[in-house]
Amino acid sequence: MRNFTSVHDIGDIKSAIEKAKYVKENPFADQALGKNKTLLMIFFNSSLRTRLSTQKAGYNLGMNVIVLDINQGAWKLETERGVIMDGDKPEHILEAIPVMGTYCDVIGVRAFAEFQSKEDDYNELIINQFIELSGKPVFSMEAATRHPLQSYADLITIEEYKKTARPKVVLTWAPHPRALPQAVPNSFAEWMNATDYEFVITHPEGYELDEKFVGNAIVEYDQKKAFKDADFIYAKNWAAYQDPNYGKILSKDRSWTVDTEKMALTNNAYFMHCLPVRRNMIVTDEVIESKQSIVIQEAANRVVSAQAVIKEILKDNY
Ligand code: AN0
Ligand code: CP
Repeated sequence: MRNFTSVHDIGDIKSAIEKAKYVKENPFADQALGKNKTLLMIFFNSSLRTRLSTQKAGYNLGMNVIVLDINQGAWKLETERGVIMDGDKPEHILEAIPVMGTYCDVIGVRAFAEFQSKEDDYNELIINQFIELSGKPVFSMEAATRHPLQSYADLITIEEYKKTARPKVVLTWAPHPRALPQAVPNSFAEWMNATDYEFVITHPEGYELDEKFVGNAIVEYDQKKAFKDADFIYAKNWAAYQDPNYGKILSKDRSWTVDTEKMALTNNAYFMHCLPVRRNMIVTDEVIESKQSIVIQEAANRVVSAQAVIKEILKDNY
């Protein structure tokens, strides 16, 4: 594997699960791989889990780790080519990326959808420039359309908790006060479609995701129907994808909040969310604090997914 931006880069899903299991059981077995190798993590957006878990994964692999927050201490970067740079951005990404590449062996990038242009977001303008210009292997720490390290951790978590070979997994939209990208639901859908689970997506009308990600999933507009007999409930907010509402909030309807009454319709389902989560918007206190909530275990598995990915990159490129 050279770069990691989606499920398509990881190869066979069963062997990805086996590789993650090995990493989880033997966290320090591959320190020779990372010795004298530098991991550079570039953040265009805030993070708690990705920042800490990916850094820890690097250390577990024996790597040196550098973290840079663009927007906090670095020069503001221009990303559009051809502009006259007479504004507030002193440096262009076309110089900054090759420079960053000279300081490291592997680069992780977080660059959310900006909702300025659907085309730019869905063409993954930022992370693709890192792939083209850095000269180093690049992995996504949530790009404009996908969050594959999260989805890989979600898959590992479902594998650990599932009670049947083919669990019913439900991705549900839930309300949120600010417009959020589709990266997490897109990516989760893509990874679930790579398994043989029963996979259902539920959301209000107008929140249809790009069909490329929906794939073979069943889309059910009635949330309560969708929850029936579910083994896992995966909640997430996202802003509208479809034109002309791309990036807009169409509903803040709290009847979509995941609560105890709805969880009672499920097959004693586990509750999942990538975090950060807004309590009593996305999910009630009662559900997230219940013993069926596995959000902390899910977040812990972010070290495992990051380590499994960086290990493959090191093995295949150095
Ligand atoms: C981000 C999102 O929804 O994509 C990151 C989630 C991992 N969430 C927020 O900005 C609150
Ligand atoms: N789930 C996740 O990626 O969290 P952070 O935004 O805190 O990194």
